[in-house]
Amino acid sequence: MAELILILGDQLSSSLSSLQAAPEAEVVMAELVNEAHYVAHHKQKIVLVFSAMRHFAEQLRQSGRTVHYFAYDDTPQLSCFTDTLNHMQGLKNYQRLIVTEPGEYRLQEEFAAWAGTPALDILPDDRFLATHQQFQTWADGRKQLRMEFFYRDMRRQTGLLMEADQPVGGQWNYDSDNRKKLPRGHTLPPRLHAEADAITTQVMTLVDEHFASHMGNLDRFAWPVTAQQAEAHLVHFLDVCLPQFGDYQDAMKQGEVFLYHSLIASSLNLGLLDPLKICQAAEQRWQQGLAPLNAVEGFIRQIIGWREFIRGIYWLKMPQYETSNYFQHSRKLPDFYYSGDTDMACMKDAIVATQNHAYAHHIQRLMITGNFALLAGLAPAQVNQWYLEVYADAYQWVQLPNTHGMALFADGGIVGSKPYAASGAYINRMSDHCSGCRYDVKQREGEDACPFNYLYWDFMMRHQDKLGDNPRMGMVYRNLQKMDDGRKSEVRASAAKFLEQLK
Ligand code: FAD
Ligand code: DLZ
Ligand code: SF4
Repeated sequence: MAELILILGDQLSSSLSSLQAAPEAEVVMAELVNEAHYVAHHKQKIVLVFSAMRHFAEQLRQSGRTVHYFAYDDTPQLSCFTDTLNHMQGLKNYQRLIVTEPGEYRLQEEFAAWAGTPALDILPDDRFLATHQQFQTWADGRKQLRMEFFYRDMRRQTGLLMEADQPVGGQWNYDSDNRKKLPRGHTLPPRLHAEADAITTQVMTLVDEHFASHMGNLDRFAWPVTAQQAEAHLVHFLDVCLPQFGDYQDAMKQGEVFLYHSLIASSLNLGLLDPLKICQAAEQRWQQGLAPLNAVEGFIRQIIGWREFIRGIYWLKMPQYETSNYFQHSRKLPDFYYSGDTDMACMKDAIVATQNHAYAHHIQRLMITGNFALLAGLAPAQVNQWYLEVYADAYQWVQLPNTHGMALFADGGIVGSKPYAASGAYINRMSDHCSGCRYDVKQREGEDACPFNYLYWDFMMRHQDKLGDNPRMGMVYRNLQKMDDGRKSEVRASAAKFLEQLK
């Protein structure tokens, strides 16, 4: 029986359910116009996906598979997955068409609408620890969905950092130990750089030619494009960075892009690494006394806790999720999110990192660019699109709940119990950005004051009706109550003036 497996660009795992289900089947992979253009992806993201796809196709061929591969600049140029299946059916009459379920809702819709013959056999994506059904069951009947409780179930399920049914060390979560600022003069470790081979170099030429207007540059491209490279990067992280990962997880430093972060999300989301194996390797470092518990627990929580929880929320709440807009924010995304042309040193640093590496670490995404978008009242749809475009690890299933929910609170409190809103004081505490900034973090209002300061209080005043009775915001609103009317007017005037000049 002639069988065909369609493999999507983020399904580059040899253990993929479709490959396992049909060991003799032919494979089709395609660099598609729609996938490359549904948002204006960062140049490095396109190079990463196309190069990793080409390497994976090569690997499958070497293992004996027949692979039909359509490059972006081939003829015919294929537009979408349906187009690809139709094209293949025109060449040969396959009796079985197989695909592992896609990671994005829009593609689930596209596959559900497949009306050709034979029917499309859509298999579960078992590269995650929790199935859709499992998350649904966990969520059923709960008033609030909180990552911490889901995470504990994942710890029990995987047995990671467990002693019988109790967490090792007696605590589930060591987050409070993970908030150190980087000491002055601290030397950060070197990072691995995956050299561009002939395939990657060829894709870079293609991207320079066809995607010249997209954000970013390719000079510093260093993302792993094969499972082997991803593994080498992971081992480097575990050996060199993991011991300090916990302490400096929330730290920021001017000009330092990676700090102690793992840089594995791009590989993990493409399927080049396996989440459980990563966590087991980290746990082993703790067992061998090579990394402290706060670091290893913090790292494992990100993967079996946050990553799985975020995916669960996406599939539980889509498609309504992305249309919610709790605060009714509508301001246009300022141009400087692309150009980096702003006097705010913290924002500039995060955006320049994004241009150069298609990367910014979590605290920059959440507490700098995300926090600004929240306080300035930027339109969630535009902010979501920006995050989906600019990061090498961005796919809607993981980007949307993080941006729309965690950073913007546009979901009204599904992902988080309160908005991650912060004034300049937080940024000053966790970074060295403010000492080199044109704005003064100590000033609260006026021309030279840090915009995060007055935008913070303006935000709290504008949304008192929605946030005032949130028990986790009690302290904030008690402080607001103590503010005299004169200062409130100054806050409003400073915010209005600043927001007016945003382009
Ligand atoms: P590390 O800091 O080393 O963390 C280890 C791993 O944990 C990550 O690789 C990732 O797989 C996982 N992880 C950590 N936090 C999260 C989280 N909140 N959600 C899901 N996984 C998590 N992550 C993406 O993979 N793709 C995105 O498009 C994305 N968009 C984001 C947008 C916003 C506004 C925010 C606040 C966060 C976003 N994240 C996203 C989560 C997180 O910021 C990135 O996973 C992380 O910065 C990637 O860098 P790293 O691999 O060095 O991660
Ligand atoms: C992100 C991406 C890009 C840029 N291009 C392609 C492509 O040409 N062909 C493909 O199969 N996949 C691509 N992808 C990844 C898909 O968009 C991804 O599979 C979905 O976003 C589902 O998560
Ligand atoms: Fe950012 Fe304000 Fe500090 Fe400038 S002063 S770096 S705008 S927090």
